[in-house]
Amino acid sequence: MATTQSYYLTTPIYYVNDKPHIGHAYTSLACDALARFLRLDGDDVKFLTGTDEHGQKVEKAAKEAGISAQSFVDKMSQPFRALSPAIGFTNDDFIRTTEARHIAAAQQLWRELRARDQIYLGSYAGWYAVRDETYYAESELIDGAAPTGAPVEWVEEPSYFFRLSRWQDRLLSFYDENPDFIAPATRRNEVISFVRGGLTDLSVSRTSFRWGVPVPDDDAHIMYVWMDALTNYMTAVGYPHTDSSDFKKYWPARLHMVGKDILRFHAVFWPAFLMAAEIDPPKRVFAHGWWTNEGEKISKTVGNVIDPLVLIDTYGLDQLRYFLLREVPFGNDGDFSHQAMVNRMNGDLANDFGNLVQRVLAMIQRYCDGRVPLAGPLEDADEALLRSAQNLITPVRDAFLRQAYHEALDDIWRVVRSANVYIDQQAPWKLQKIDANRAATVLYILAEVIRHLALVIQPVTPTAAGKILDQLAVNLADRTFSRIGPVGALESGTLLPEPSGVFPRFTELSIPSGEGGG
Ligand code: ME8
Repeated sequence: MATTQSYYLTTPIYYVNDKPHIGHAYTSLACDALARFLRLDGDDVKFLTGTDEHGQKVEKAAKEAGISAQSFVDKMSQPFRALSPAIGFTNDDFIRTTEARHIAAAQQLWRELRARDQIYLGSYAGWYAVRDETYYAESELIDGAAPTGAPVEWVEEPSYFFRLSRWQDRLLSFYDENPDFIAPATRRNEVISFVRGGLTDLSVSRTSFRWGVPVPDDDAHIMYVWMDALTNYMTAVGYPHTDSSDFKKYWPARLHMVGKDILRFHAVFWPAFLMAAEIDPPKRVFAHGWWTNEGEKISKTVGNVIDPLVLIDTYGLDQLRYFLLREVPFGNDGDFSHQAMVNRMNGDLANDFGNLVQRVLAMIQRYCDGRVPLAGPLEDADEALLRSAQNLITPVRDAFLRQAYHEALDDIWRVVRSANVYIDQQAPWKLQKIDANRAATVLYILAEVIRHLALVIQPVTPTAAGKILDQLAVNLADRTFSRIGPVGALESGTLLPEPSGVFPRFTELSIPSGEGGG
């Protein structure tokens, strides 16, 4: 078991111009699974999510809705807050950038930068995309639009600038000295070549609208929404109170999880702001990929935006969590399709794992009076399977710490499959008739293997794992990774509750044909 340490991890804070979609759920889920894992592993975890409520995009959406910006963000942040209980996110805090604690933090960071001559007053003349809340150079435009396809507008206004150009060499040596700072590796290379290409000073204030954090000592300006937003990560651990116990314990953040579209803000601007203010930069930024829907780019105009709550209703919560973390190597883009979802749900979950649990628990009911069986002398096959389950935590931990969720699940399923091979080879239903003691030993081994599988799968499918552990009569206090191995072994004779299925099959008469396949 790893030693206790503090681990602070964050999702991006989400724009409240729209309601939550699969992209938001995905970023948060990736954090939630890791947060749950680390807590089970004995770490002191702080997991933050929240909403990004300033800027022109939100102001524009409020205008379109015909209400004040403040009432708009109060209303629109709610569905993001409500996403956590609906998808089982275990965030410890939910931050809104319109909160007083955050405004104070953002203004303090500004003052620190200004005091160090990292910010100067000038004027901006160039392109701005409200949808991306991003400045673009003329050379970046493609057919008169941002590289993301967002429309751009010409902006000319007085502006403060952050001396980003000064930080190019320091950033490059920082990436060099901290090879794990940006993941995955392909993204790291992209960021490095972007920085090598040369950095220009960054406009960090606006004067043409009012919905933002006021710039200290200059009422005409509000802070650029990205500088405001990035600071949320420090606000939530007590900044500007750098002597507070939370700040000391949790800063620098161990991980900022982001989508690939917002990596540059987190891996270039953010560490530069922090280094310039003489504050430690975060330890790692992981940029995950994007989901398409049945092969098509997800967009409001196409009308194929995926509501995570609808998916939960259709397939189940644990099923969705498992699918999203298993279907694509984390970091790559992925495609959501009904057929792929059903394949995972019925194949991996119902057939491989669910059946195993059900068969074993049903046999224990039938042959052992519903009590944990008594194991006799172990044979090689018993020892081998048991050991593979007991040792599973090592590769799984390694994968989680690299955010390689798909690898962790692959490792777990290797043991699920070995257990299925073992049950068929040992055939306890036959043994029962000729050697009841041997049947009891086999069932004990299988129950112990299932206990281990349920323990390590908890971060991904918490509800189903909880049900399995209930059915093995494992106390709530005995569900952490410290109970892995003989120390937490099931006690023979313990009465088990009546078993019931944990991973239902998806049944539908008309699955769209011709897609996905087996
Ligand atoms: O960017 N697949 O907010 P946001 C996967 N406020 N992920 C997706 C996705 C898709 N199809 N679509 C969006 C912001 N995302 C800023 C962050 S942090 C200081 C400020 C992801 O509401 C996207 O990559 O636009 C990002 O991580 C999040 O969902 C949406 O963020």
